[in-house]
Amino acid sequence: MNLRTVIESILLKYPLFYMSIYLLKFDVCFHLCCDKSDKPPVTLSCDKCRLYIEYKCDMNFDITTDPHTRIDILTGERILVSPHRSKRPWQGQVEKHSADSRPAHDPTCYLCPGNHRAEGDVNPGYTDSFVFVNDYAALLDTGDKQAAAEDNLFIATPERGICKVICFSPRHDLTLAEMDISALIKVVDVWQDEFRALSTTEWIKYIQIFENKGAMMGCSNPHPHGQIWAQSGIPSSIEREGQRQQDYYQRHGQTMLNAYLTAEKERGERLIVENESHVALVPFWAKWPFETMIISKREVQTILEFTAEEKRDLAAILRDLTVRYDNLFETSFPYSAGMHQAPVNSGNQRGWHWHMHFYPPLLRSATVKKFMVGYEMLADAQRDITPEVAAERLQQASDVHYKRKG
Ligand code: H2U
Ligand code: ZN
Repeated sequence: MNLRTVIESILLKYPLFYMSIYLLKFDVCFHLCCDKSDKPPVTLSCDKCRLYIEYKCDMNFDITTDPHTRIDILTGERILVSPHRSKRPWQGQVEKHSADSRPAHDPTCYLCPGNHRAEGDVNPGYTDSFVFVNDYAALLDTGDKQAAAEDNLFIATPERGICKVICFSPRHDLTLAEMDISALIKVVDVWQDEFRALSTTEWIKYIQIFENKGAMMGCSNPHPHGQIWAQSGIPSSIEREGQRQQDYYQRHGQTMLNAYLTAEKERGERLIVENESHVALVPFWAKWPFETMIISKREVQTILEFTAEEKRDLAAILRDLTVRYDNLFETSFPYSAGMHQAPVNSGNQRGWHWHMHFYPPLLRSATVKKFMVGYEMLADAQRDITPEVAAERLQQASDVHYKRKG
């Protein structure tokens, strides 16, 4: 037994321990700390190489009260958590929600059936969902543009794309949280159909499906709708998440999110709701106060692979999560939400695991919003209320929409 094999066996046995090494004369002492203070100290020694290893639990770090940094395993980003700043008890502050008096059909809404859009097109009298190419698209299908040779300092490449708007329902007065499951299943079907159709175009490499909800998120219209942007390049967050997921898959033979889901299910504290095919949880590394993720239980790369049951379960968990969000402050909860999935027409994407992020801005009430400013703009994201406390609030929120309660 030499020094190297002892170190390796310790690291294999206790891979999560923080290790500090003390050199004591000719002996080497490994002082290992674990995250469970009830573990007894372990001592190992080796006469040959005069190695002395002590494993002792003297950790005094409490993740529920001490400031600390967490890592987003998908992006590698750091999140500063300051739980001591939100020690005061939860007061469940709920503001009187203004009675939502939106009509089922608004003659001035450019998304309602039969109405004129801003550029003059007339929407059909649709009865389920309705998809159209964005009249003010951020990306254009301009054909194949050739750029001048790359410059090291002024880097610009042409970006080609197609942007679509999806009206989730003909009803102007609903949101995903208030729609029936049957209607939500149709929305999921449309997402899958659109993804399939767009991915058959060779130059499209990435398809972003998302929803911006609420004026607080800059949404221009309360009519329930989302967007799909398909483009010739791969966005940086997708590139980053893809790289890390691929690395993990190569090392462990399963997707990172599969391993993460297993670990979260064992712990349970950040789970909000689950069904046969999907789990909704507050990620360990959440930046936004009530940030959540929906993760598919099966290792699928894109929405294309979802079966009819998985689509139905996605609709169900979407509804459950958005209802809980609305019930939290008895308001139509604003958020930016969207799926992250593997790039298309881009070769092997093993390791990519479909998931959906929800980034809501609300902090303490229907009007108090978190701003990502100051330290967060310049350094790392920071939060006070811990992800575990946020998960508890969402677990406790009713799964029956407050507007449906008598
Ligand atoms: P929001 O999801 O941010 O509200 O955007 C709605 C989109 O609808 C927005 O991108 C488009 C805007 O360009 N739009 C049309 O395509 N036609 C219209 O008549 C008005 C708005
Ligand atoms: Zn409308």
